Amino acid sequence: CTIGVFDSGIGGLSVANAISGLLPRESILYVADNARAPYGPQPAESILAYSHEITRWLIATGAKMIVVACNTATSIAIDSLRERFPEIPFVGLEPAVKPAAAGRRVGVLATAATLNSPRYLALKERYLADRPIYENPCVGLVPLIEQESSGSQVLAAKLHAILDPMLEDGLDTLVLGCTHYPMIREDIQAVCGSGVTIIDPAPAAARQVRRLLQEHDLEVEASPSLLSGNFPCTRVRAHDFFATGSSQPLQRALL
Ligand code: DGN
Repeated sequence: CTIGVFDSGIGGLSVANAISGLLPRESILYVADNARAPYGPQPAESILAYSHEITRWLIATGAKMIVVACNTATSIAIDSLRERFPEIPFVGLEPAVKPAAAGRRVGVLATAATLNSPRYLALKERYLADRPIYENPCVGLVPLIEQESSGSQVLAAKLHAILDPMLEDGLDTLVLGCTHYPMIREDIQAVCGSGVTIIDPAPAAARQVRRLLQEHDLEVEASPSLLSGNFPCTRVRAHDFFATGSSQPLQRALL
């Protein structure tokens, strides 16, 4: 089926990639709301309104399932989206604190809106209440990821400023609580070194998408419906990407 995926920018591509890798026959309809990004510092009411507006558009354009590929929007809007669109299955992205509980010194990188959200605070209380957590709202990192390519010096300097204090304290596990951060996972790992386990929730979110597609009977049929006449061919992918602002960051990330 068509899966609607949205984020404030290119970050949700980390989730779209995981979905497309696991479910290569499904179509993705992607919205990068970069005209209004970053979401992190904005009031909850604005993020709620953007999430409803984009979801309405995705459904009107054919999406049968919605993936809120943004931790910030998930933490603020997912309950209200599920209530407003009860016929649509939703998958949200949340900082993966449960698998992080295996670590001793855990860091969480996420926007201020996510770190202050009741959903995140409840997850932390449930799985990580017994240890100190290093949190950083990474101010300015999302706009940098939109502008810079992986490997850039500016990105490396920003990551050092964020991560060095945690590393000095013996960080061993790092939760990527914003979907933009896996887009520069190699840069993060380079700063952290191989001793730090990095946790990205995208693969688990993709598995949840697969479960819900099966449950709602929405999976694309394999052949023969994809065979046209006596010319056997399989549609490999049919994704569409939209940006509310400049198309440059998406174009660069999709190359
Ligand atoms: N990718 C968004 C998230 O996961 O929270 C980034 C939020 C933002 O726009 N700062």
